[in-house]
Amino acid sequence: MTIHLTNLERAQDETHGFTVSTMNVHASVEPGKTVTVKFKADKEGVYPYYCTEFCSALHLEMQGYLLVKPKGWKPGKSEAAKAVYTEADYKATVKKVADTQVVIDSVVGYITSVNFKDFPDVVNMVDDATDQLGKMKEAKAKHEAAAAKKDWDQANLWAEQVWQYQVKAADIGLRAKTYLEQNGAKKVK
Ligand SMILES: [Cu+2]
Repeated sequence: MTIHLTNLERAQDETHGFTVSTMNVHASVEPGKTVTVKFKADKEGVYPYYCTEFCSALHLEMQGYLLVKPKGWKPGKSEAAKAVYTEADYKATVKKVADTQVVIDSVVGYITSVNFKDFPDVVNMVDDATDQLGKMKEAKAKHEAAAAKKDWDQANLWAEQVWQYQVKAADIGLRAKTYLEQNGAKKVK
């Protein structure tokens, strides 16, 4: 099995790592670089994979499961999708998204009130954060469409996706703010 990993960050300190538990697969990916890992996944099972570099506030979210199915496996009736989330879960996630947006708006307000463009490191961070916020629109449209159909699983999952983009953006924004404060940024208006 071959996996190509690209680190889309621009901020220079955002190195990401990758490992698949018990498969002896390890990679470290610098910002802007692509790394390829090859390994044999020939034993059926569920293998956690995760980031091994402490990268950001979302570090602990950088994980998932590699499912290796037995040869010839087909889904049976018992594997049919079962609803996991409720309308209340979805509403709680939407509330969390709204609360996080308040933090983002305040950080963006600060950054744009100073001469951040004079700091190349901060310009990179702002580009990374803007990328994250740009991805929110599509995920937001998906959670709203799912909610309209009362598909609370999809609605909640896409709302959580919006929140992940937000947390990432907020984390970068707060680091940019700290950097600007410590390096004598000046008010521009
Ligand atoms: Cu990480």
